[in-house]
Amino acid sequence: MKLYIYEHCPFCTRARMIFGLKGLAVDLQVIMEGDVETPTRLIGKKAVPILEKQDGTFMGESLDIVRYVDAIGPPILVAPLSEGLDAWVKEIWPTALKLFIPRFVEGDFAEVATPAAREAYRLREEHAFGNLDELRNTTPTLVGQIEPMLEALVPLLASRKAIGINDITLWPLLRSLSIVRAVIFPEAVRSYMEHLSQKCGVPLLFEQSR
Ligand SMILES: N[C@@H](CCC(=O)N[C@@H](CS)C(=O)NCC(=O)O)C(=O)O
Repeated sequence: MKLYIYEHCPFCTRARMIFGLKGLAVDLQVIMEGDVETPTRLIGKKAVPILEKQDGTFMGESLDIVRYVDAIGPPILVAPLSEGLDAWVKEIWPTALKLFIPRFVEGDFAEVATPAAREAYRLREEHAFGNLDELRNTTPTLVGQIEPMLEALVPLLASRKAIGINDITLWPLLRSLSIVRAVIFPEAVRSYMEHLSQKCGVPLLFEQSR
């Protein structure tokens, strides 16, 4: 199977995770930012991730892809849904976005490897978030807001024994935040991040934090 992604994209990370966690091979294909033609041809709109299945058909929507792949052989997403974790992800998401988006735009990702692609990405995010330099300047305030939220995650993680759909929505968000150098993760959160990175084979972004 082939998975069309942006390397930075947390929704694409969800789909990458399930292949890694299940030990299933997948051919990763990066779509360049600004390439409207490829995704539109495959699923009728400009959005990733896109899965090309073995029968040659295409599927969009990260969680649909995750459920489809998990159903190949014995499912591994067996942990019961944690409403606490679900609510935590929804609460932190808007603040986290404001921190990682301005850094993604400057990031070292294959989809922005050309000046034209990087500019297309910058314009896309500026359209959604306004001036990105101004957003970056709010980092200290945003970090002050997000660190207590990360502390509140520690007890929610403590009781986790099996992997479930919560990990598929939570871990990509934490991975995205790992590009923000100013964010200090509680030890238990950092160890959860490293552990799942190893298990699913998707790298964190600490090495290019900025
Ligand atoms: N609901 C979709 C959301 C996917 C999504 O928003 N992907 C972003 C990339 S991070 C995208 O493709 N945006 C459109 C674009 O590139 O213009 C899913 O879960 O797969």
